[in-house]
Order: sequence, then C-alpha cells, then structure tokens
Amino acid sequence: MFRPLNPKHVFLCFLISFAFFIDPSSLQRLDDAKKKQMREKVREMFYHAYDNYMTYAFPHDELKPLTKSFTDSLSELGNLKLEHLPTDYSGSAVTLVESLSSLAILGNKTEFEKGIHWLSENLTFDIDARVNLFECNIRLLGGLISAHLLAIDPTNRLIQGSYNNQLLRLSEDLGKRFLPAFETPTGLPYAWINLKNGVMENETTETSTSGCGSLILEMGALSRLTGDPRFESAALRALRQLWRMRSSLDLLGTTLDVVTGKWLEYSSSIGAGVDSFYEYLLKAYILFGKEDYWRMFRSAYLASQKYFRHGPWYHEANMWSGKPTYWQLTSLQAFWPGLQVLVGDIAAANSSHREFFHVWERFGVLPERYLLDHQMIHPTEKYYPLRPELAESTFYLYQATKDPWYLDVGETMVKSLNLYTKVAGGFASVRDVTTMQLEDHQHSFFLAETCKYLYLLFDDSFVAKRNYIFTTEGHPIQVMSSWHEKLPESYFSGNWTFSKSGAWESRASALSMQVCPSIAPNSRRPEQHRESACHVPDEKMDHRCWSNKECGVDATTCRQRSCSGVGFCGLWNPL
Ligand code: DMJ
Repeated sequence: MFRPLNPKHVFLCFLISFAFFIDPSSLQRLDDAKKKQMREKVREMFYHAYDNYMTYAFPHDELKPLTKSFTDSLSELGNLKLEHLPTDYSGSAVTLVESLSSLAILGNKTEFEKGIHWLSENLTFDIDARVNLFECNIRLLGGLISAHLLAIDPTNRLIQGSYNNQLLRLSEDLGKRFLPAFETPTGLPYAWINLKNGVMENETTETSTSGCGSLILEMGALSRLTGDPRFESAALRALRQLWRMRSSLDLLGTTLDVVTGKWLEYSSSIGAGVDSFYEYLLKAYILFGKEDYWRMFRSAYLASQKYFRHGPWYHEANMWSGKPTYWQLTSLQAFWPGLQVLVGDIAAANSSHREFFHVWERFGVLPERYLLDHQMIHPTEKYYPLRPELAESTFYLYQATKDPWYLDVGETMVKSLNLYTKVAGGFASVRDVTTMQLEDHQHSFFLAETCKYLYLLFDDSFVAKRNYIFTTEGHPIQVMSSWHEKLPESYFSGNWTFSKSGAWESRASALSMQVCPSIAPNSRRPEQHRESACHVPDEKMDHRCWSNKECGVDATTCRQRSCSGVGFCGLWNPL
C-alpha cells in the first residue's frame, strides 16, 4: 500500500544526504570565518578592559570599572587599610604586568615594549607591603618572567629598541624577597610576606596546599634564567614536603600549618586551595622533565580520579578516609578538563567540560559554588569574578579534538561576557549570578587569562610556533631543551599542540606526544581500547573471570574491579 511520506522523515533524509555530500573543506572554511570573526570580538574585549585600565587605574593594580577608579589589590589583600605604605603609593601596576603576555599574543608590539619600558623605570618592590606569596608569584613573578622570555625570543621580534633584561632583573629582585618566607622548620612557605621586611612578627602560620605547591614553575624558571639555584630549590623543597604529608590514599588536605607541618583542613578536592598543586606537578614535569614530578603527579591524579570523581562531577573527600565530604561544584574546578587534555584523558575531560558548560548556560556565567546535592547555588557564593577556567578548558579541548562545538562554546561565553559584564569603564565582576548585579572590580586575570584563552581558542597561531606551558595565571613559558632532562630533541622542533591526522582530528596531549609516560597503573593488555588515563580493561571482552587477577581498573572511578562469585568482573565493593 502506498503511504505518503512523513515530512519529518523527508527532512531527516535531506539532512543525512546533505551531511554525506557536504564538502569537509567548506565546513573548514565556515569554521575559519567564524574563528576570525570571534577572534576580533575577543580582541575588542581585551582592549576595552586594557584601555580602561590604562586610563582610569594605571599604575595602580586593578581597575574599578563601575566608578572608573582603581584598587591596589596586591597590598590590600594583606593589609586592608594600606597602613605603612608611602603616602604617594600608587600600586604595582599588576594589570599591566599581567597584560604583557596577552599583548604579545595579540601581536601588539608597541604596547608590549612601552609596558616594559615603563616597568623597568618605575616598578619597585622595595615597599612596606604585606602581600600574598602565591598571588604575587603567579601574577607578578610569572607575568614578568613570561614577558622576559617573550622579549628575548628572536622569533617574536617584539622589541624594536634595546632590551637589557630589565624584566629579569625585576624578577630576580622579587624572587629574593620571597626567600625569607621559606625559612620555616618544614620548608613550607608562609602565605604572607612583607616585600621590604620579610616575614612579619606574629605572622599566621596557616596556608593552603596550592599556596605552597604552586611556585615551582615561576621559581624554577627564575633559577634557570639567573643561574641562582635558591629559588628552584626552595620551591622544590616545599613541594616535596607537601607530598610527604599526603595520606596513604595519596590525597592532600586543603589547609596546613607551615611550622608544625600538620594538616588543618582534611577535606580535599581539585578546587579552591588545592587546584594548582596538581597543575604544577604535571606542568613542572613537562617544563623540566624531572621524573619525580611525574611520579608525584601520576599518584595524585589517579587518587583524585578515584576519590573525587563521580561521573562527570568532582566532589570533595576526606584525605584520610576517601569518604565524600562536600558535593559542590566550584567555578575553579573548571580548569581540570584542560589539565586532563595534557594527560591525554580526553574523554573524561570532555564529559566534565560539558557539565560545566551546562551550568554556564543555565546561569549565563559560572556561579562560584553550586551545591550538587541540593541542586542550588551556594547561598553566599553566588558571584562570578570574570574567571577564566572554563575558557581555558575549552581552548585545550578544541586543540585536542578540533571539534567545532568548542568554538560554539567560546562564542556563547563571549556573548555572555559582553551582555552581562561589559560596562562603559571596562568589564565588571558579577556579584550575584541570579540577578546579574555587578561588582566594581575588574580582576587582572581577566586580561591575563580569560581574554587570552578565548583569543587562543579562535586563533592559535601563537602556540603553533613553539611549545609552551601556560602557568596557572595563563602566562606562557617556552619548553626548552636546555631546561629539560628528558625530552627528545624532536619535541622541540615541532609543536605538540597540533598533531593533525586527517582534516578533522588532532590531539594535543603531552601524553600523545610522548612527553608523559603512560599513566595506566600497569601495562597489561596494551592492545585493548582504554577509555581514560587509569583504565585497565578486563582480560576477557565478555568480562568473565575466575579470579581478581583477570579484572582491570574501572575507567571512571579508577578503582580496581574484582571477580564476583558468579564469575564476572565488576565494582562490587563501592567505597
Ligand atoms: C587565577 O588567579 C589563577 O588561575 C589561579 O590559579 C586561581 N584562579 C584565578 C582565576 O580564577
């Protein structure tokens, strides 16, 4: 019997045949056009933020975009009333320092060079200011070192006049002012240091894991550049001490005492207070090639997958028992998929990234803290201070997969940032994502990271030239053979962010380029498909077994599977 065609099916057939006949190169052209257009939008965003900073806030630290004024956040963090500072104190130009590497990536040689000259002539660290060591390290030291390396790289031709290592001298001066913070019985640094006078009397001994575990990239680079080993060894000693304090589950707490070396907060996560500790272990391995960093990272990463991960989400867990503590998504966690790309754990990265992006879509931006168990925003942490982490992961995942969906994600983010946070005087943080009420603060990381990662998503020509690692504040540091203990020479001649196989696919992981050794707990059954970095497939395809030895490691939870009484491998003993 003749049945009229269902219009829905006709449309579907049309779509399918369209998909078959579509020319991949025309899709590529579409992507390229979109990338160009979006790149220009991001450029505009950067300059809107930068020009307003230069007009209304420079040389102070950060811009207050609603009142078109400034804040000296670096010193205010440790001394709200800005006591003891000279009356004419005008900040440390933090936003300018943070913008230098972005200016280089955007190709603005004039402003890059102008910035360097101003800083060489005016910036001083000889100030009676109590600053946070971690923040000062990632923003100022990292910003200066990265800009120095960009300035001396002849391929960039960023400097027209003369450059006499002024930024390196500033970095060295700053690095020396950090050293007294490490003079503790444990080698773990104080969280706060007075730039002029060293550690203050009655200084708090409390710090965070990321506070003492995220110094090695900047301080290591400083030692390599100056030949003074003190910076790298202080940071490394602190990192090793931190690692010695781990629990038998390979978990670390969030806060600790630098004098006693005891943990103060046992709940742990991949988010606030710990995040960049993981990041620096892996990136230190990529930058310096010391086997030690890989060993620490591998164990810490596997433990995080095992005890924090729940499907695509990451909750907190007690470092001693591994039992879940808080079921919360925090905006800072959104950097994790980007880190997983470097490990080669693309599937896990992709699934978490999608969840973060759903939350972004739901609220328009990412709330600082979302309670997974109550499916609601945290009652007080409703803000979005223009954080970069989701843009960062989107950039890495696009590099790894070349899936154009990530470009759409970037486009959505650019639209939301312009819609909700752009004001005449710059970009303002969101105080409450449920009302989109704004706050008078444009954080320097908006220029150092948020705009940079969005720009690199749409135009990656900068990373195509050289192999870089990006510090936790988004400052690029070139991976160089002279600093590296392991990498084959071939690594330095190519780049690892692109590795094209076919028109659509490319992988960006440090793992796929043999930078990192395989992370799987053992090399059993290498020929079988692995779904995540810790995954070890069961011996038999049908998962039948006689003993535990035939069972692998679960791809999602990273837990050992065991053989059940009826002869199947599975996760029979949940935590
Ligand atoms: C940045 O200062 C760094 O990325 C840091 O590691 C934590 N996050 C902020 C921005 O959100």
